Amino acid sequence: MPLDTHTIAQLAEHLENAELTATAVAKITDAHPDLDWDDAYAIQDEICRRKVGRGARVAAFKAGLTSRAKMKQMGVETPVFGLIFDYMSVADGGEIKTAELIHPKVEAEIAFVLKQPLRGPGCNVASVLAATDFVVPAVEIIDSRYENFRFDLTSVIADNTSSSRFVVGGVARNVEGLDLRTLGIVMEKNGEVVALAAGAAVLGHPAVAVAALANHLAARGEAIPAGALILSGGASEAIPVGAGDAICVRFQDLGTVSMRFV
Ligand code: 0L1
Ligand code: MG
Repeated sequence: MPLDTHTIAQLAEHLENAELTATAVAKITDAHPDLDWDDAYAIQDEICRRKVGRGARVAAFKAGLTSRAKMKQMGVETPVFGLIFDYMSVADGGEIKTAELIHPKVEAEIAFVLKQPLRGPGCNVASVLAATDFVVPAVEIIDSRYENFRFDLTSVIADNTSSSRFVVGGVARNVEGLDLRTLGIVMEKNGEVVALAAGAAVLGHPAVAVAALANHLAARGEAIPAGALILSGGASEAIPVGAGDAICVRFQDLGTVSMRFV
């Protein structure tokens, strides 16, 4: 962990200001090439502390970069984890103001809600399904604070994994009787199909992403609490959106999630 606490606090302020003023900045590893994984999560933690200190509430946990399509799109090989806050929540069918964002993209995701805490290490698909109350369909709107979405893994972790907005819709379903691997997903932008996926695109089974999050938190002495909402990661590549775009994502067995960008 080569960064001192003062630099971590400075970088957290810099990246959070970029989010709150919708201003793109250079990736932080340009100035801090030695930034490591622990530094990156320390900066993310500091951003989260700043938000909670101002009264924001954690609304969801997220796993990102969990599909091969997404990893290929961003040129990375490893999932990342972040937090989503209450002010980022948008109602199903609602409007998202692009003036508040830099260069948003949308991702179709299967979200899990837990009925009991999930504590790693050693979590797997079975432990996640046993702890799951229900799944719901979701769309994450990501908005990297980095110019042209150009980043490396540590920069993106520090930037709270591009968390920006999210929409939950459709219907809540118990996982019994659902095959989350073969569950089909169709994303439409302005009525045109722009992405197709199945749940298995997320690490073979979206519950693997939730298990990976629990195991990641365990290494920090933390667990996913009961009642938590977890976005398991985009099943396809992320689709850029701008003012005037309407997105509708159809999830087999789970209904639709839609939003308009204004
Ligand atoms: O949720 C995600 O998969 C995004 C993680 C951060 C990478 C990006 O901004 O594309
Ligand atoms: Mg995502």
